[in-house]
Amino acid sequence: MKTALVTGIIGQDGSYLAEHLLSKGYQVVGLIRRSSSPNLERISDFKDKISLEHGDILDQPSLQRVFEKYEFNEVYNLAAQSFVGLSWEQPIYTTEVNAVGTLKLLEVIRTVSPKSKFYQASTSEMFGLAQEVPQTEKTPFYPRSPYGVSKLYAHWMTVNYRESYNLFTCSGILFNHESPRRGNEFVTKKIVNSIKRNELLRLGNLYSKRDWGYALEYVEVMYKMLQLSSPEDFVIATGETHTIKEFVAEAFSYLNEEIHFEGSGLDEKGYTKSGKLILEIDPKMYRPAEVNLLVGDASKAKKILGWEPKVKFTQLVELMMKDK
Ligand code: NAP
Ligand code: G4F
Repeated sequence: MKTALVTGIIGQDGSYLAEHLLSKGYQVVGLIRRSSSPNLERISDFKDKISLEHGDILDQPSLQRVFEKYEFNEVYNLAAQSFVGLSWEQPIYTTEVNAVGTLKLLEVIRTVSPKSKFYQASTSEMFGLAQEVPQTEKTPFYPRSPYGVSKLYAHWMTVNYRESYNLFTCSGILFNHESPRRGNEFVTKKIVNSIKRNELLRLGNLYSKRDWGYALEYVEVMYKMLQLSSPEDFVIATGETHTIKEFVAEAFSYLNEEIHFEGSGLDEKGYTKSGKLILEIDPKMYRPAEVNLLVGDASKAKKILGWEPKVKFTQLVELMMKDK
């Protein structure tokens, strides 16, 4: 039986990945932080089938202890301060967790478990001010947030440990992926939650474009990447891009509501046909620097991993809106 470590197991991707690995017959070990009010909701259905170990990616001895207890065939590093907006408020913490935390984990693998295959959760945020459209594995990086910069450090360290120590370390450069398990602060979940609760939506920039896929399909790729005989990095995306405004309109269409927008910039507002105000702009949600356009080209993943997304924008909005 193979054994895998998943950091960030109680997050959106960690929970889906753990289920996927269980379905493949793995012993799954998850790293969790102590919390005064534990949030194991996303893994509640299968918690008894996995082993949870207390630890923190910032606390190298706790990582060391876990690696001394198990022999991991595969390590999936999903732990992160993953909210881009917060990274301007907590740039140092974001860097410590996302950049230095990843380095600590790589060091433990190098010294204690060099045979473990390692997956790093890299991100399309590293493309930031995108230098070409669509973005591929060869597109130059230009991160636009402390989050993007921290992830780029971890990305290059993952490359560097591969090249310096001949370790099996690789990164998936994943574009935005969503699901009913998405954290509440991310824009898709915020929109869906507000609509379902019949609350006024208060959003920031409506005009940035994102390539949104389905998290359940994206974790399958992480697993596929670690089944290769040699490590490679892959862009994972749908190839479709839409504005936040389009997401709002599509989500309301499931209530048979056609939304119209009036005004522009900070004065823009959204109304239903009957004139009910459903959206206004909250200037606090604007970011100091925005990533305006993300759209990925995942043809390398299709060719080498045989992976292609089935769920695209319309189906994604539908499944999030229909989730109870
Ligand atoms: P998420 O829901 O925010 O999950 C992140 C997880 O990391 C949480 O379980 C969190 O635990 C854990 N964590 C945070 N700090 C930690 C620390 N110091 N030590 C140990 N664990 C820690 O994020 P996600 O959407 O599943 O994303 C998974 C990974 O993929 C992240 O690295 C993210 O940056 C990256 N990524 C995500 C996307 C996307 O669109 N979802 C795209 C590209 C890359 P707590 O619950 O205790 O805070
Ligand atoms: O949903 P978001 O917060 O996701 P963002 O910033 O694209 O980051 C997510 O995807 C990355 C992959 O590209 C991951 F690496 C990262 O961990 C995370 O999962 O914001 C999407 C867009 C932004 O342009 C933002 O300015 O939506 C815009 N937006 C407008 N109003 C808003 C809001 N974002 C949030 N969170 N909340 C708003 O009210």
